[in-house]
Amino acid sequence: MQRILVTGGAGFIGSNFVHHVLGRTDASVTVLDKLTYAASRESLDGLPEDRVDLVVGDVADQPLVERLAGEHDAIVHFAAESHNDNSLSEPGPFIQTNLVGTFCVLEAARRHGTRLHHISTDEVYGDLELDDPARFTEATPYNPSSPYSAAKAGSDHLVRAWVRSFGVQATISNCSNNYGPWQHVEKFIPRQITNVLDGGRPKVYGAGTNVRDWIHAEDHSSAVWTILERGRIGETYLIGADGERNNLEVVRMILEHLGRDADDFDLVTDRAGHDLRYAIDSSKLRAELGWTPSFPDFATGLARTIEWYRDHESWWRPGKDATEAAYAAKGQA
Ligand code: NAD
Ligand code: TDX
Repeated sequence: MQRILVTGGAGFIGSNFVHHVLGRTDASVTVLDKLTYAASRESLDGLPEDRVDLVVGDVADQPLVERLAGEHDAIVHFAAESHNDNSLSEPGPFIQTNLVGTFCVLEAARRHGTRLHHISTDEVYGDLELDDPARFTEATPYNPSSPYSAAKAGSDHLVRAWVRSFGVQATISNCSNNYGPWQHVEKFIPRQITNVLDGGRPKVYGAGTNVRDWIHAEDHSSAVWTILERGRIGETYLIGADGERNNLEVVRMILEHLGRDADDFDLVTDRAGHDLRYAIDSSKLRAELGWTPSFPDFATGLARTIEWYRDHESWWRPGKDATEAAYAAKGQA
């Protein structure tokens, strides 16, 4: 696999993946990205110019995606509308990009026989009760809650249908919540870090007891590369790093790291349909493909991420006010 097409490669996880691939292999990468509000050209700075190309375009542009698929050995499909809160206020773009966009990618892979890896989320499984010891596995039934997760669930079903009906050479991964550099300030961890850096208070939905299973984006990238290289066609792999924390624990860690009182946060209006708990059992990926995460623990990864945001204010500052204004309009500020 020498020529890799990365859709959504100017977004948070996609750009981390591009850095990962170019830093560890001699492959070349084409990023196909629409450069929505969530994208950042700067996230691709510092890469070897002769091995990376950016095509600004839409994954739902069938002729464009078909042409690009014919010029590459593999497609890694990250492009998506990714924020649950946005899917509740305006679901249309989630249907268009996450479903129609994935359909276009599948048709292009089918036409050219291109290897495809589809990036998905643990949210397709719905949520677990807070006191349920179970974790999601590849056998957990789909039960998505939000327009975002329902559209991602639909995209996974399309991939499986194209594998079975048309022999498309695809794999799927469903990963837990990512954190790390270049994540948009609308998301939980960057929002709270930047609120505190601004002298403000973290904004926690509901009672703050909801649990997420955190993984560093670098570990997500290494898992995706492992699956692309050694995963079995037609298989799904869950990706997770045993990082369960409730939201209150996370904001307290951020506040303490930045020298503030651990109770210096606000509880705000809850998210509609807010999933209670996600938890990933990644035994299949670890046992079958030998993958392990490289970040020793969430506390270390979070501390590095806080420092990254402290050092990159010029990157996040331009989007911060508009993001907070949108939250204020929904009573979540
Ligand atoms: P993001 O919002 O940071 O980035 C998405 C990227 O896709 C942006 O660069 C955007 O410009 C691009 N994009 C959006 N619509 C497009 C279109 N129509 N055509 C071309 N490009 C388009 O998202 P992210 O958090 O990096 O998530 C990337 C992928 O990983 C998504 O598929 C998401 O469902 C999945 N995922 C995310 C997480 C997480 O915690 N963030 C966890 C599991 C899975
Ligand atoms: O201000 C906030 N306060 C708050 O309490 C925000 C933005 C979020 N939250 C809560 C909601 C969730 O319980 O924090 C948790 C994490 O929220 P998000 O960062 O919005 O992530 P989540 O909804 O869990 O979805 C994320 O993980 C799975 C990604 O955005 C998805 O793309 C991915 O599929």
